[in-house]
Amino acid sequence: MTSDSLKIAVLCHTGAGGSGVVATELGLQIADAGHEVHFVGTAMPFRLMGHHGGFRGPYFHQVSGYAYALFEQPFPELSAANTLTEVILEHSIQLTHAHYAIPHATAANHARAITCKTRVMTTLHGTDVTLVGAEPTFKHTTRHAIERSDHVTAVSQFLANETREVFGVDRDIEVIYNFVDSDRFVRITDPAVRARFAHPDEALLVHVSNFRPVKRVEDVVKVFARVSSEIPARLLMIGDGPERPRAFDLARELGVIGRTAFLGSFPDVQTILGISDLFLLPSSNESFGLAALEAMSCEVPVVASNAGGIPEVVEHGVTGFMTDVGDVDAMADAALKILRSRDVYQRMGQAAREAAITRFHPRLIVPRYLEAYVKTIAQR
Ligand code: GMT
Repeated sequence: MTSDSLKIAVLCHTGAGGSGVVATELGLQIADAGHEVHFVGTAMPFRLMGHHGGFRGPYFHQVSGYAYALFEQPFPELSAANTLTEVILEHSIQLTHAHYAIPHATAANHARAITCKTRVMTTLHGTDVTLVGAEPTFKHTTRHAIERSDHVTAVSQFLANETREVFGVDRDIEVIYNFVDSDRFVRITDPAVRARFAHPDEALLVHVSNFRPVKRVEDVVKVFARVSSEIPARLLMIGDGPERPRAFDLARELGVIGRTAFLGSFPDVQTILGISDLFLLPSSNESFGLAALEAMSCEVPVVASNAGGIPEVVEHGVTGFMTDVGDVDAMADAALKILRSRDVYQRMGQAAREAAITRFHPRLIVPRYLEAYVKTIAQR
């Protein structure tokens, strides 16, 4: 580390969700660029395992929990603010990057008020604005956290616009797209790897999510049932969440359970994306769709709903197809159009990778965050 190196704390959700993945991938890139990065979370972030520690970091600080009989609920915002305060004071943190407004932007603003020592930059990821944050339970605190952050970014133009509309805030929100490491997310050409999941004549469809209602995972199964009634195919479902049992039951009901594998949640999704032929993302809303971008980097075309920020990532007719939310037949038609023609499949797969490299590469996106850090730290 040099005298110019920044001291950054990163506060994020630590499970398999996209916001924690972006926070971790970004923190690792920032640390690689020679800056001091301290992750703060209730557990080791999902994709940080194996990458933290050592003299040069990045470092991880666990938010301490406290249970007391009087408390009917835990206080995640208070415990996160408390641990963050310790990290800010101990390591002279110049800027706290809060990923996801709830409760992290609030906790970061709280720690800034206690220490008078750090700037707060908040990155909005999607459901913190479109779903949870808009709930009456959180609306005032989320608006306050967004208004009081020193700098705010959103992962798509859609999300920036939505934030202004939902919360009636009138402040600058910088749009910085998510990125994908195209050296890691690549096509895997070894036939032996693919042979573990599909026969050579079968198309391999894939879905990655946290299986929340917004992901419409039952549509994934319905689309697959149509596709596999017309061509030999298999479906890989990666992730876990409340809708998984319904998706499982539906796969059984539609007679495709033998060709569907529920693989659960794991960090190195590139090992599956790299052998897949088509990514399905039928969400009712999606601020960006990071999982789709990671698939694109692996030369996998995407069939998605035309919702939220997805059109900023997927180019209709070029890197995949978009249809109306819930239009399972149109999605199945689009999937078959890609999978039935080697030519269409290859053209779209290559265009998808090209888009990942030319529009969403870390070398384009990470400097934008670094510039925002420097400007925010210099603010008066
Ligand atoms: O998709 C989720 O429900 C998880 C959520 C999160 O914050 O962990 O993902 C959101 O953030 C991702 C990273 O920026 C985006 O790629 C996802 O589109 C966004 N999800 C939604 O808007 C539903």
